[in-house]
Amino acid sequence: MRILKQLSALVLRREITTCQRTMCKKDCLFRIHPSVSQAMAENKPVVALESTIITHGMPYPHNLRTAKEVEAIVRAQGATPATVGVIGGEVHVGLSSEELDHLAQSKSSLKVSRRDLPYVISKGLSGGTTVSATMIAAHRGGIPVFVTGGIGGVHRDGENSLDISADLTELGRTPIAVVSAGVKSILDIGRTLEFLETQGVCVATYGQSKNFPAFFSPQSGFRSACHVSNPEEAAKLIASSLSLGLQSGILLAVPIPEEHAASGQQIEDAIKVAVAEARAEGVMGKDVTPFILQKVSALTQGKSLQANIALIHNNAKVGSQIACALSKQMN
Ligand code: PSU
Ligand code: MN
Repeated sequence: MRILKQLSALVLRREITTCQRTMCKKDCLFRIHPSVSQAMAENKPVVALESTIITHGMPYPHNLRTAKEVEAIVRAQGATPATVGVIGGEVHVGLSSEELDHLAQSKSSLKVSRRDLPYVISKGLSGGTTVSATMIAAHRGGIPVFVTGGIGGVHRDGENSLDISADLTELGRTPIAVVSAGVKSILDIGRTLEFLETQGVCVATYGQSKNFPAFFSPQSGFRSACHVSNPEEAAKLIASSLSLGLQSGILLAVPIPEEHAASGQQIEDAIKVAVAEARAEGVMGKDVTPFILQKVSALTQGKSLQANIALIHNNAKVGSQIACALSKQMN
């Protein structure tokens, strides 16, 4: 165990040094916020957060309020939040309050995943980063833990459309632990889990069972390959993956607290309608997920949005506890 700990610390330190070198360059496209670099320099825990959820996942002003609440929850757990976003062609790791306001309100904020990064950088554009782009930025910043609501996955009928989120391949190639409430049933959860296995992604449910959660509901009918019961176990899992040098990520699936689970059947029905409407209207590519999220929220009179906010709060708490435990194990 000691050797494992030393190795993990070594890997992490090397990542941080690489990152600081990248960050310090004058022409660097990644900008680390002073509060984040200070926490990193003092070996304090940092939690990365995404921003597509702000620009495309929720309507204003819920998006801004939730983003600020999530940052406050991270701080209350003793970690530093690093919300990632692209502003004027630079990838920011950690956003000021004004920058968050700007992203949340601007109608021109783009949805930025891995494939969009070169374009938005070259044109000096702004946008919210998806799970895949946020993982890239977190990795560059040497931040091993990243919290979000839900990740993208294999869409229903994905075996024909090949609409498979870049989040899944990113998890296969970037060593970041993503804390989420599983995968929404707007997606094909079974195929998503199969794809993650192919990509070599360690999928673990956080809690007492191996049930893989379906975002709005603690159960999807599928199971994770593993489970961890508390922050320390989760941190050990992350440390082991880093020590092994696998270069792939971990998906930590935190079930929505039972008291916030949205009424399953109503949401399931709304999802069916939304998926059919997306198809009928010819919605494609990056527009599919935001279209469905918005439709489901409207069809459930905002119930899905309330559940969404509650589970993100919970993920932020759990993810921060994991980041703190990992930091303790490393130092
Ligand atoms: N799922 C949600 N809310 C979201 C997203 C997914 O419940 O806001 C966002 C995340 O940023 C995720 C992205 O990375 O959508 C995936 O988009 P796509 O399906 O186009 O890959
Ligand atoms: Mn897609």
